Amino acid sequence: MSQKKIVTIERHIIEEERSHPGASGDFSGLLRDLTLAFKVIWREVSKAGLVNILGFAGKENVHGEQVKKLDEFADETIYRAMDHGGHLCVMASEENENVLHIPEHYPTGRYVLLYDPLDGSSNIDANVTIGTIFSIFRRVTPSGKGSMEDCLQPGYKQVAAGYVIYGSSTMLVYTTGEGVHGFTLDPSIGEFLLSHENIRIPKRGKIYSVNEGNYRWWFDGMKKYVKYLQEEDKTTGRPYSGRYIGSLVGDIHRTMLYGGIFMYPGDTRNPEGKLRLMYEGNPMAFLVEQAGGRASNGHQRILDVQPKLLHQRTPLFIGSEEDVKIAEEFIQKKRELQQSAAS
Ligand code: AHM
Ligand code: MG
Repeated sequence: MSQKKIVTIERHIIEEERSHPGASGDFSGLLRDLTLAFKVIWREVSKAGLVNILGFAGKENVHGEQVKKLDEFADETIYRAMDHGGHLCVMASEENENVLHIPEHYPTGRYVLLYDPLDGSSNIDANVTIGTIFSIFRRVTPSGKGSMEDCLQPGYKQVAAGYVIYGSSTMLVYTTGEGVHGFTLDPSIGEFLLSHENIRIPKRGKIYSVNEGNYRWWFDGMKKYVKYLQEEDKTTGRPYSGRYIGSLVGDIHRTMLYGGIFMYPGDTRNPEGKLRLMYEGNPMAFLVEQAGGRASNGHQRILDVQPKLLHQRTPLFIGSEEDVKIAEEFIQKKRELQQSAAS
C-alpha cells in the first residue's frame, strides 16, 4: 500500500493542536467554523454565472429582487459563521470600514479574525480565479468585547493565516506557524483533503508578476528592476516570464508553487500601493515566509510593520527569497543595472 493517507483539514488541525500540550481545542473549533464558511462561499462562487438565472441559495430573486453581490455574500457568510462560536472577540473585514463586534448575546473568545472575503472579485464575470484570505491573532485586550487595539497588531504576531483559492479546483492553504499545508476540496464529499503537505517555495524562480500597465507611474528603482528581469543572463535564468492574473490569491498561489516574485509596488500616484496590509499583506507574508520565502514592502519586512489603520495599504514584494532580496536592492537603490544593459 503505497498510497498517501487521506486526511481532512479538520483532522489535520486536531493533530497539530495535539502536538501542543495544554491546547484547549478552542483554535481547532475556530478553524472548523471558518472552513464551513469557505464551503458555503465556494458553493455560490462555483455557480457565479448562474446567479441571474437561479439566484443565490436561500435567497429568492426570481421575482426581480436585487441579487446580492458575491463579495457581500461572502462577507456576511464569514461573519455569520464566526459570530457565535465563542472563539473570537472581534473581527474586521476588507468590506467594512469599522471593526465588527460579536453580538452582545454571544460569548466572546480569545482570538481576532481579519479577512478579505472575496479578493479579486472584479475577475468573477470572466470566470477567473478569485479567493478568500484570512489572518488570525490572539487578542491583546484582557476580556469582554474586542476592540481596534486587538486588530492593529503587527503581522509577526499572527497565530494563523491562509487563503482559499477558487480555481480549477478549490484549495485551502494555511499555516499556524508550522509550515504551509494545502487541502483540495473534494466537492462530492464536501471535504478539504490534504493534497500539498509542507509547501516550499523555490529559493529562486523564473516568473515575475506585476501590473505593468502602471509602468509610467513606477519609481526609478522599480523600473530598473523589471528591466533587469527582462535582460538575458543564463546564470540567473533571465529573462523571466511574466504572469499576472490580477487576482492576488491566484498570483500568490502560483508563486508559492513555482517560485518567482509577485509585486504591487508603491508609485507616484499611490505611494503606498494598492493592497491592504491587514487583509492581504500580512496573511500572505506569513504564509510565504513559512514556505521559506520572503515578503517586504521594499524597505522593511511586511510582518514587522506596525499598523496604524485598519485599512492601511502597503507596497508588496513577495515570493522566492533570492528574488525578493534583489528587488529590495533595486528599490533601495543599492543596485543598478549593468552599464551595457541600461542603455
Ligand atoms: P480587491 O480587494 O478590490 O479585489 O483588489 C485587490 C486585487 C488583488 O487581488 C490584485 O492583486 C490586485 O487587486 C490587482 O490590482 P490591479 O487591477 O490594479 O492590477
Ligand atoms: Mg482584496
